[in-house]
Amino acid sequence: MNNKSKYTAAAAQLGPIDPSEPKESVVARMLNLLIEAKTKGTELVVFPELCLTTFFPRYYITDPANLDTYYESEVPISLMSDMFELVRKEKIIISFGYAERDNGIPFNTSVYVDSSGNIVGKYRKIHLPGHYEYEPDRPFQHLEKRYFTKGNLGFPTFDTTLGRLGMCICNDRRWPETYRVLALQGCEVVTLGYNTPKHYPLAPEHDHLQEFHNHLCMQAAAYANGMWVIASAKAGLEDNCELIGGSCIISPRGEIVAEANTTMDELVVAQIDLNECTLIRENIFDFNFDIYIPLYIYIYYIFFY
Ligand code: CDT
Repeated sequence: MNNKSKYTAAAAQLGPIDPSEPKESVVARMLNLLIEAKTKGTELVVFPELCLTTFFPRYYITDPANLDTYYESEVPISLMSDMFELVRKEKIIISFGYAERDNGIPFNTSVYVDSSGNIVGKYRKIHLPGHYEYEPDRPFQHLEKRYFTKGNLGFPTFDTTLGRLGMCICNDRRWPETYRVLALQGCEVVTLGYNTPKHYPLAPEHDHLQEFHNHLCMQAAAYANGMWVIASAKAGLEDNCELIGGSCIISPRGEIVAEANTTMDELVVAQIDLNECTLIRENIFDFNFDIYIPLYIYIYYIFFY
């Protein structure tokens, strides 16, 4: 693989998607961001989690036909053909999230599409937050546990022309082991999308810290693992539910090098330099496999036996 160590990347933040907005309209908005990305010479563009529709786990949906409308049995290539064409022509890699049904099994999924126009990477969300049953006391639901099955692909990495990439999705970003599992496989850039309500009904005391916690976990992980993190929000007031913005690109130094200014559709652009991963990994956190792999096996052993 002919790796580029320096290139331009973007988090393509989306503003709110109303439940009545057709997927075609959302994809048109995504295409606009991709065209802007192209004019800025961007080679890697990251769209949010479940980005083709409103964040439907907010609703308790009892009509199966209605629920069906949120899922794709395969990547909606025809719906996104103009985007895929641009990706092919301009040699861009994109990532986006959608609700997948694979032989009837539902997953919260993210994919990479590269300049071949093919799906070259897939990840299915492992840390599914929220609850299974309708909870009438909540101002809105968070039924990811009901609507999705835990991901069954692990945390894979993908060798691309833009380095070794890996994905996680929203709640995964809060768990340090997500990044460490990716980093131990040599991942250099983690891409992720999120839908994070400002209000968390179970711990409203933390509402004012949502933006801080969003950046805290990703900045700490970028530094501790010597990786770039590109994080793309679905943001703004979506059907009366406020979603935080803060889409950003974080360097392996743990610094936010670019951040969204709005909670609308917005492209957040920065220069990626993969050499910065090496700087951290060789000088600060040297993943010395001789030490750490046996250590992890030991911890696993004392924990489970
Ligand atoms: N989509 C998603 O995973 N959102 C969660 C919300 C908080 S848990 C109910 C998150 O971690 O941002």
